Amino acid sequence: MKITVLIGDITKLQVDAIVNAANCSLLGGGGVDGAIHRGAGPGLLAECREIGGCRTGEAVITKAYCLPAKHVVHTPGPVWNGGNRGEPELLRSCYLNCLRLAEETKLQTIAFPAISTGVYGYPLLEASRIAVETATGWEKSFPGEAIFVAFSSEAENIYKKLAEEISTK
Ligand code: AR6
Repeated sequence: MKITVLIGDITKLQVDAIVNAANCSLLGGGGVDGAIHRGAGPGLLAECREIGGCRTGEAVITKAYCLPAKHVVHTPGPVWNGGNRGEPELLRSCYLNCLRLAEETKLQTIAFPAISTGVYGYPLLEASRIAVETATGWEKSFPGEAIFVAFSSEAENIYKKLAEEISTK
């Protein structure tokens, strides 16, 4: 699998799927979730309402409505509580379940925001390491491309460093 790092707004990407750092209700919120719902329009909220929710660490897929992407994969990340409440395993499970859905749906490109690193408070470096390691570990069975979308130059630098470090291991 190819791993790419981009800086910018994930809602602008014309890819097979963008990932939403959602909450368990799937009914929208702030941050990237708010931006995705604003860009997609009311059809997305209606489809999410129909699904009825999603547990932390799991993932569901919907259409992307008015967004340039084809699908949205929604995954509620863990709230950071110091790191000893299963946060790393849950965050890893978010990435794995998104990649699994991408593979099942035969998507070629999936773009991830830094799940849990905003409102949910997960430290950026630790979260990015889990993201890049999980995607790298998935490499064998998923022939597509995982794009990590940084929303700050700090996040971009972290992702680029990790991607290089992990690929040369
Ligand atoms: N494109 C790419 N990345 C973004 C964008 C964007 N348009 N907007 C924000 N980010 P957050 P969480 C980055 O708070 O921590 C919502 O209310 C942001 O800089 O969106 O998983 C949900 O409904 C940060 O690095 O998600 C939940 O209740 C990352 O996306 C809760 O927030 C994630 O920040 C989820 O919190």
